[in-house]
Amino acid sequence: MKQFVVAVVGATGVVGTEMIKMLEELKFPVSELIPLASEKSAGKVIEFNKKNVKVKVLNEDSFKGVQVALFSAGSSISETYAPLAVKAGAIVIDNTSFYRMDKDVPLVVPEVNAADVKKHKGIIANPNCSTAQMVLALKPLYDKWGISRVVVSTYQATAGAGKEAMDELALQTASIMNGKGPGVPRKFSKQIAFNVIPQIDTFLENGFTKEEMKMTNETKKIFGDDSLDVVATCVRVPVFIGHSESLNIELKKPFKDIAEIREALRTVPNLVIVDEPEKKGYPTPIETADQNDTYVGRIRRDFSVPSGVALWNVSNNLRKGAAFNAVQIAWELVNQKLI
Ligand code: NAP
Ligand code: 12T
Repeated sequence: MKQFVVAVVGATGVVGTEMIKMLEELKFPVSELIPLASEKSAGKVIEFNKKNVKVKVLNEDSFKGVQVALFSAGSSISETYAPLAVKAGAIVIDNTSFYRMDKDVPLVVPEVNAADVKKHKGIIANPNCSTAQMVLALKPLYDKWGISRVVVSTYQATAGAGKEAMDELALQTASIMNGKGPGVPRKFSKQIAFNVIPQIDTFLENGFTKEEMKMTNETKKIFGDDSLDVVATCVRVPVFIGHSESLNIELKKPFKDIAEIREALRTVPNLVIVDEPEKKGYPTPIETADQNDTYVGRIRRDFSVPSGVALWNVSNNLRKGAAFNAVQIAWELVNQKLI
């Protein structure tokens, strides 16, 4: 089998670390791995397929001979370096928000729109973590009944905001427990330990946050349907890894019973139903540690509208929300013979 030179930009971050793990776990055919980061991490050693690989400093010449470049070092790095990687002949799979809504860049969740990968002009975007796990559950309902509207509230882990954000939750918790108080918040707008914060990313003129509008706009793009409306409230909770979502989905056509909805959800790859509430059968973020699958539970009829479904959706935001989806896209390039 053909093998590829793969660069990971942001290799030492929480997402980049998972990307390298995913390349290994999903057996992506890598002939050479090039981990890239800032000066701070130069020379750091990473283990990949039982070999030690040294982290290199990202620069303009980093992409010579690279065929696939996975980016996860923030929007401004992608803005500057993704075009350079493409110029050097690489296909970029970008995990930042920078190119997601660009009309020349496909935005892909393989279980939903794998065919869009072939429209790429060098860059393919990975959706926002909250969007990715949600669209997995929407897909079979959209196909069978149509969806007119989704109301979603998220409960997002600190890992979504990077390593320093996770450290803030840990250190603040310890400091409070040791009677020293929370200290001054740095990565978050307010205390995150023992609290919840109804703000992720910055506020827009319409009163929503950027994170909330990403869920609206990215979902329309992934389904290729501007009439599919999502209205979101995104909330940060004191969880390290794993985002949860409460979804209220309004279907266009009536469904018979919840068994029919369950049957449809069961057809989605990498989506698992855990729904025996009486026996503690519902997913929680802790249980998504090291999992690539997304979980749904608490599936019930939303009696407040004519054809509504309410459900609970949980996923490891570093996997389906980032690294797993990115390496799935890389595999699509191979399987669709685009590389
Ligand atoms: P993180 O843990 O803070 O890691 C940041 C990574 O970027 C580190 O490897 C860091 O290298 C590298 N980096 C920072 N500045 C750099 C520079 N000037 N040159 C080269 N490398 C640089 O953050 P993370 O959570 O992994 O997230 C990284 C990005 O991924 C975010 O900014 C976001 O855009 C995106 N993201 C997307 C999703 C999603 O929803 N799909 C989820 C989470 C994150 P050093 O260790 O050397 O500093
Ligand atoms: N602000 O990739 O803070 O659009 O949890 C992902 C996660 C942006 C993104 C977060 C964010 C993104 C967060």
